[in-house]
Amino acid sequence: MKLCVLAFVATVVFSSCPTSWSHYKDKCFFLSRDNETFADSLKLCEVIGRQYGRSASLATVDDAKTQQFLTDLMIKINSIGMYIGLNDLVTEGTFHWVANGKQATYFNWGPTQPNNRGGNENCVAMRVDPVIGFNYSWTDGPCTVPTTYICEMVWTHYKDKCFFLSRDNETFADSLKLCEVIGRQYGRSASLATVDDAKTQQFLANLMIKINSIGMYIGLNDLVTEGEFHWIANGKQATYFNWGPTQPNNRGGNENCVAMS
Ligand SMILES: [Ca+2]
Ligand SMILES: [Ca+2]
Ligand SMILES: [Ca+2]
Repeated sequence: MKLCVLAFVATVVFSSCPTSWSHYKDKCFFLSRDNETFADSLKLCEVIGRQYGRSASLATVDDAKTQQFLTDLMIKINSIGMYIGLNDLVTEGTFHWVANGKQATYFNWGPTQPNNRGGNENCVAMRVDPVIGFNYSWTDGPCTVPTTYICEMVWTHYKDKCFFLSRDNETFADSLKLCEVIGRQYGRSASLATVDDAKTQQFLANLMIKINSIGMYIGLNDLVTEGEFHWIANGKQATYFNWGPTQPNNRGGNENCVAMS
């Protein structure tokens, strides 16, 4: 069994972004050098995020300040166009953000956009072409045109969470992967659960009792350095523990994943 955590309210605690990512508010942004279709761009953002044990997506640009931040980033990198996480693939003319599933209310369209030319323009890019009036403004275009893309990754510590206790049994690695997949179904970032205080421990113990669970993986491991336990969801070294008798004992030199039982 595994325990996923679905985080949905961000607090303002954060550490600095990984190398080659730029920090703005509670997110880190990464502008690609490669050109990809819209679908592949989204997939690659997710893959890149997973390398940091986090959920990443194509960027959400939902206010003028974020637009300005990304404009500055494009100028710095000399980019002339990049996919953002906006599309009207589901309903023509209704644009949604891929990272949170929300309908867009802020736009920065270029001249005559969106025009859905040929009835086939459903993916949005920021574009530079001063001759025809595009100054880091938006255009809808065909989703199959390879373009650079901008990823965003939430880089905060979450306080309020939803928990989901699985009925299936999986390895630790598969449990983590499945939590991520389940979260994505809700357009959110999910991971194996962090249990960093006695109250969360008590809440989860009650949940196990209710569901008659006798053991479940939580998001704690010492896979990187033996004896040093880190939480997967935020990368932090653990300070709160609720070890059972004689644990952790690293039996056989091969015990690196933590479960409640
Ligand atoms: Ca369209
Ligand atoms: Ca267009
Ligand atoms: Ca160990």
